[in-house]
Amino acid sequence: MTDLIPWGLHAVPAEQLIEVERLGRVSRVDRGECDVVTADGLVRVLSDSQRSQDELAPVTGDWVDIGYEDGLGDVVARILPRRTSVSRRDPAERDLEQVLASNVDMVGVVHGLDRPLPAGRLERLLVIAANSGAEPVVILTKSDVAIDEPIEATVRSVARDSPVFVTSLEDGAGLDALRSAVGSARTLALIGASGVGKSSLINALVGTELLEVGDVRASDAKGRHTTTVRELVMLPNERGLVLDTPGIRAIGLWEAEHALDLIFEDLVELSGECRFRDCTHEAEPDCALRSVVDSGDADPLRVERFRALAQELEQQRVREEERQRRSERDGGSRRGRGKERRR
Ligand SMILES: Nc1nc2c(ncn2[C@@H]2O[C@H](COP(=O)(O)OP(=O)(O)O)[C@@H](O)[C@H]2O)c(=O)[nH]1
Ligand SMILES: [Mg+2]
Ligand SMILES: [Zn+2]
Repeated sequence: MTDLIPWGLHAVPAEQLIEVERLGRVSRVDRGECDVVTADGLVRVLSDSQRSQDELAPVTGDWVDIGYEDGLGDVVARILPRRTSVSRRDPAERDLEQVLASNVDMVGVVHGLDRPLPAGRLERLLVIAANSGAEPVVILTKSDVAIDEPIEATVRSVARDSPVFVTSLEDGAGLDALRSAVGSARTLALIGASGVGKSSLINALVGTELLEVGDVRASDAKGRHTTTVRELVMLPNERGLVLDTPGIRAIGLWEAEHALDLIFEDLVELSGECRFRDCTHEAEPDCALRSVVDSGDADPLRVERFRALAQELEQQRVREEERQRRSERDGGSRRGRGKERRR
């Protein structure tokens, strides 16, 4: 018998479990199949992506009810409501959400100190982390090979109140702090570019070689794309769970207006003082953002990044509204209604 409590079961509301027959948590997703941790151990289950593209496409971290179908075997019958979900805009399709992981308690934005960190990239990743509903943290890896750039200063200015962990696998620095921050039955998901050290960090936290680690080509410091599946693993002594995601290059935001407020709180507040409520901060008179830039009281680049992100989200919202209107007019076909989810 596997005890599901250390796998985070306590966080699932009891009423959601009433009609569940075979409960489990998805620990790895492949094409059309996934691994599910159940009370009877690890089970390989069909996720039947063909028949039910949207609702039944599980992601790592999902709690699911496993059903049985003649001729097919074990299948994901239902995905329980996601308490938190890490998602971005699907890089392949402009108006679809792509969920990367679910039911996590903490999202670690990982960056390697061996490479420069554009503030805009960090901001986007932090917005994705904060938007998940979980606690955002920043993890700076490879401190043993840090380049001579004030990356930590950038991080502290962008990440504001989020905890920052600095790690090195060379001497194990930061690992204990990170382990205790995760805590038992809680899940930490790692997001970040390929090659920043996510898989190696998980291996080090767990203390065994579970995940494949990519070689870094010296020429461009980009890791090979070795992580093709998302995996949820338990830390030793049931001291929490860590979830790996494949390196993300494209970081489109998805319905993240609220999270934008968290990362750019000061600018959001300030834009309330613009003369027009729908100020785009470009050419309108009495724009509070332009005025702090003009007076030298704000970093013009940061204000510009905020403006661009806010505009991107606004355009997405308008397109989404249009799509909903269209689908209501067309009789509300199933596919067109609400936001679609896809793996
Ligand atoms: N020097 C050093 N190299 C590291 C450290 N952590 C990871 N690496 C290396 O960074 C490369 C990419 O690591 P990997 O875990 O595959 O990155 P991922 O793509 O984010 O999963 C590998 O060659 C690792 O050995 C560290 O703390 N110090
Ligand atoms: Mg990896
Ligand atoms: Zn304005």
